[in-house]
Amino acid sequence: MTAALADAAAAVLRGNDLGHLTVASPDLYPHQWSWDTAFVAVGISRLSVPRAVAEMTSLLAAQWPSGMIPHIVFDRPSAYFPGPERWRSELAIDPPALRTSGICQPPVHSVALACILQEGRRRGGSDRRTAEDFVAATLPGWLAWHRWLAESRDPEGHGLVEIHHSWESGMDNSPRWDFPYSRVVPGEMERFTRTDTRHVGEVRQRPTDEEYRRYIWLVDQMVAVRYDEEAIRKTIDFHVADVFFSALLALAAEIIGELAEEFGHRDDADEMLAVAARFRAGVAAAVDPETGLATDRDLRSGRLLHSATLSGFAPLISGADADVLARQRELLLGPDWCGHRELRHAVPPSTSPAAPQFDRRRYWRGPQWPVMTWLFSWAARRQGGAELAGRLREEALRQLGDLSFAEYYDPMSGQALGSRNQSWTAAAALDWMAWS
Ligand code: 2M8
Repeated sequence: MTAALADAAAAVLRGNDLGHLTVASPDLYPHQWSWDTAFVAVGISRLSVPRAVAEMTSLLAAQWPSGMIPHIVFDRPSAYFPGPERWRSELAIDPPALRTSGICQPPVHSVALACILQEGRRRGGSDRRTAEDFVAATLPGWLAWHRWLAESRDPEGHGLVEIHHSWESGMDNSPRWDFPYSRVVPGEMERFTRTDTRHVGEVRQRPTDEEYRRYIWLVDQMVAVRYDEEAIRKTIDFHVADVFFSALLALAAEIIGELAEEFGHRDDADEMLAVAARFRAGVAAAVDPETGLATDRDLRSGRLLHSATLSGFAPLISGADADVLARQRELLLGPDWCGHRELRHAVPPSTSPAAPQFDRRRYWRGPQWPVMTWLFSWAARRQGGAELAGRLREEALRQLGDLSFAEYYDPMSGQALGSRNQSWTAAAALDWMAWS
C-alpha cells in the first residue's frame, strides 16, 4: 500500500512537471502558484534535490523588484481565468521578467528551503552541495520577500499582515471573508467568463458567481492604480488583517532567520528573528480568550472577524506559549473539529462542522485539504507536538489511500472533490511517507 501510494504520488508530480516548474494541477490550475510551489518542492525533494531546487529557482525568477513574490507565474498560454491579460503585471514591472498576477500568497517558502536543505544533507554528496549552494545563492531574494511583507504589509508594526484580496490568504471563499466581501459592491466592469467551473464535477464545489464578480472587481481596482501599494491601501474595497498569513510569516521569518545565521548573515538573522517575534506576538494578541481561536480583523470597519475556520489555529503555526498551544491542540482534536462524530477521517476540516457556515462540498467552506493537514502536522513536529503530528499524518495517509490526490475531500463521505492529481496533495503524501 505504502509503495503504491508513493509511486502514484510521484507519477502525479511527474505528470504535472513542465521541466522547470510544476503546475498546481493539470487542468484547473495550469500555471505555477506561489505557495503551491513551496509545498510541491518539499515533496519533490524526496525524489530529487536538484529538481526541488529548480522548482524554487523558477518561482524566485518571477520576484518583483519590490521583493514581492507574485501568486501566479504565467509562462505559457492557457484558458485559465483571470490570466495575464486581466492582471496586466506589465503596468507595474517594466520590462516584465515574466507575466504574473499582481498579488501574493502566504510565505511558506522558507519551510521548503529548510526541508530541501535537510534532505540534501541526509543524502550527502552532490545533493548536499546543491542544496547548500542554492540556499547561499538565493538567500538575498528570500530575505527581500520577507522584508517586503514585514514593511509593506504591516507598515505600522502591529504584527499582523494586511491583505487586499482573499486570494492572498489562499483560502479564497472561506467564511472568514464573508463580512468584508459583503462590503465589496462591484460597479461597472469589463465582462468576463469563468473557466474554473469547467474542471470540477459540480459547480457547487467552487466559489459562487457573485464571489467571482467581487474577486475580479478587486483585481481591476489594483490594475487601476498600477499596483502601487500605497494607492491600493487607500482605495481597495477589501482590506483585512489576516491572522493565518501572519502566523505563517512568523514561522517563515524564524526559519529564514535561522538560515541567515547559519550562512553568516548576522544582521539579517537578527532582523528576521525580530520580525518573527513581532508577528508571533500579533497572532497571540488576536486569540479570543473565550473561544480560544485566533481572529482576523476587517481594517475598513475595525471589526473583529470571528469565524470557526482553520485560521483560528494560527498559534499552532506561529508557535505560542505552552498553555495556548495546549488549549489549541485540545480544541483541534475535540468534537467541533477533528473529533467531530460524523467525520470520515480525523483531519481538520477547513470550517468547523459545528459552524452554521459549514458547507461540506464547497471549497474552503468545509472540505478537508490534505495540504493544510500537512502544514499543521509539520508545524506541530517543529513545535514539540510530535503526538499531534503523528496522528494527523496517520489519518491523512488513510484519506489519501484512494489515490485520487484530490484538491480537497468531503469530510463526511470522504469523497474526492475539486481538482484531481493536485500537485501539493501528492507532495504532502510523498513527504509524509518519508518521515521517520
Ligand atoms: C486556489 O486559488 C486560485 C486563485 O489563486 C483559484 O481558485 O483559481 C486556492 O486554493 C489557492 O490557495 C491555491 O494556491 C490555488 C492553486 O492550487 O488554487
